[in-house]
Amino acid sequence: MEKSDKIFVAGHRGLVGSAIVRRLEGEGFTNLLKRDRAELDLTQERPVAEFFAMERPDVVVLAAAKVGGIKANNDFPVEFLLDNLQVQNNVITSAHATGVRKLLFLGSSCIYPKHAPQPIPEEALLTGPLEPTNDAYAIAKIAGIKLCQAYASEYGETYISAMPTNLYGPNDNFDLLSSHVLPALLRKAHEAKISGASELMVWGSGDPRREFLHVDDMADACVFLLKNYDSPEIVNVGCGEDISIRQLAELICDVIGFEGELTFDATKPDGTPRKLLDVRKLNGLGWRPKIALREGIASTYQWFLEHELEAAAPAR
Ligand code: GFB
Repeated sequence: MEKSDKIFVAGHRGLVGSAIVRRLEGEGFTNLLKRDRAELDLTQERPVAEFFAMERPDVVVLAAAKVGGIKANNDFPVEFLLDNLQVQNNVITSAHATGVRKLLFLGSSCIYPKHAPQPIPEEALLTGPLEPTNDAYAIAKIAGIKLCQAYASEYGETYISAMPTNLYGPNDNFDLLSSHVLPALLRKAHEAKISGASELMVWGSGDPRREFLHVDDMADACVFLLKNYDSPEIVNVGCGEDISIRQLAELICDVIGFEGELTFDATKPDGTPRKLLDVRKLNGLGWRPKIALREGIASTYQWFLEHELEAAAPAR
């Protein structure tokens, strides 16, 4: 990639897109294209085609997606399936129509079967049934992978796909109903601490295991792949270690300084029992993460205090 390349980061305000923009700008890429939703609705075919025809980006990072935690995925399967299919179809077909040189599609670890072997190798894709709480999102992401691979085999396009594990960091969604577990517990622990509560409610049994990667490491991996990887075969991106949700809650409480009890709400779903990615392929290419979980939670908490405090103040 050249520093002058015109790079369209679709979804530049989101958790991943904003981290990729920080990373690229920090490295001296000066020609980034960004459009927020009001300027360009990626679910609409025609405006997307016109935008590409006019701007003709060299490189595209497809980080725009409808995302959410276990409850949002479970409650809104239509939106998770349809919005994601529309966005990725529009962006990928327009990239092809206008000669984009390289495209990075971002998937998710939930594309793998519910009972995939652990750690999950890339080859586990489509070898078994999906986890029902997020199968709509997973099917959309699998369709995106397949579309990129189809463009590669039929037209020789360099469209690559990365499968991140559970991500967290600045610009995450801290809304308790729609967020992922880490920002939700971070906010709950903060509110419990400042209100002097004696308990913090964790959804589910606390037994599921998840792998967490700081989004700055994810952005680093994306830029690494843009520079060093051209194959249509998918690549997992993770840190290689997982912890239980109970352990995560304990760690977050420790970092934030909430000393009350954890309680578990068994009416909420556990989802996939375990989701640890096999990252030997990415490690073999020469990439490793740098941010330890405790350190990442502490810096994300600082960001939360500086940017989300108003939203986090308990209702009075
Ligand atoms: O992060 P999360 O919402 O999604 O939940 P998934 C992970 C685990 O944390 C589940 C538990 O077992 C939740 O029940 N959990 C405990 C909580 N307390 C909370 C809480 O306060 N909020 C939330 N949200 N969870 C998502 C998929 O699955 O992973 C997406 O739905 C995507 O499609 C994403 O793939 C990476 O890890 O289960």
